[in-house]
Amino acid sequence: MMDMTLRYYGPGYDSVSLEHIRQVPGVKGVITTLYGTKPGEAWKLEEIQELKKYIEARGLRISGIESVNVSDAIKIAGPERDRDIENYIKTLENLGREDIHMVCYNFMPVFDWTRSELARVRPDGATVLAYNQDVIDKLDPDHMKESIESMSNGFVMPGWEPDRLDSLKELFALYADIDSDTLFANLVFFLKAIGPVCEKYDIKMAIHPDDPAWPIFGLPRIITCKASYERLLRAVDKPYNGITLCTGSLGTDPNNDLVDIIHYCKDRIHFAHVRNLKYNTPRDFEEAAHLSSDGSMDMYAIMKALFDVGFNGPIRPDHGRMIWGEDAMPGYGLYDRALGAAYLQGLYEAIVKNN
Ligand code: DNO
Repeated sequence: MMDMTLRYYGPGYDSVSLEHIRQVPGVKGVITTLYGTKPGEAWKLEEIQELKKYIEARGLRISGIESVNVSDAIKIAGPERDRDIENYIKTLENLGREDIHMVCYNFMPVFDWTRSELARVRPDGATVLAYNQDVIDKLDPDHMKESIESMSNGFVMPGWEPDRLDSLKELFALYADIDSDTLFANLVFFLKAIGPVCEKYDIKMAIHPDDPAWPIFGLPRIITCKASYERLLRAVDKPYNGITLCTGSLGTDPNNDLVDIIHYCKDRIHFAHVRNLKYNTPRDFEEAAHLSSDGSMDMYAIMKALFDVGFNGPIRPDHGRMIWGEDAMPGYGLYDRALGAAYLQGLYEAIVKNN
């Protein structure tokens, strides 16, 4: 059985409350984080305990962490790498002690996910995140801060924190000599270093794919397609080294066959983000409602493939549209994600009953 969850950024950061999340049918757990921590810092046991207590007191549980972010020093093998890895290990140990066993992270340089618009209006009046390659090609990374700040409804978005946007020039400089092979080697080094603590506490590491699934701004991207998974899962061939199957991110590249990727990765899928998107032209897509009929993906085929490989980890709807006048962090309002959770569970119930 899958564990249907919603992402929750934590008290003080999320516009959606746990009281509301608890009323989404079938959702018993949240995927959360210590949003105030910086990559490279060790998470304190007491802070994890406090967050856990807060969530459990409201009738939900922590189904996993998204994200424990990986520092730039680890990604580029900079001078602070050893210290940051030690801190990462400490964090994993503290999470393991609190019985938390799934950690989502990414290995994208400088930016996390990237969109050219955060509120494109669709024909039904909903607003959605969208990506247009021509707009991105014209964006000057030096002025990214202004573009992002004017688009984010005043919320701080993951990967786009103000202090990072302040130092984009320096960040780009750090990655100047990092090509995709070096980045990949640094990922493998990191995964090997955290292996013992993951195995001791049975922590499953779930790398998030790059979004969009191709290099942007001249920066390398290494988790984009089936071949990347072949390389990654072989390089550290241990159960703890697994993936976040994110249909929206992998699906940005229409050449990615999601069903085939799910069958290839099988039991190394530790977490699933299931959402739909709609392609308008080969250089332009927008995020759709979760329903197959609203976008370009076959959501039934995706849920069926997850069922077929016996996936039983946490799963969540992702990037909802902004509807019904909700004011929330782009992609992370309550209403459309709740619709998504209900729809995905409907597909799943039908699949289970037919098998
Ligand atoms: C976007 C998310 C990503 C994801 C990170 C994982 O909404 O899916 O920001 O959390 O890439 O580290």
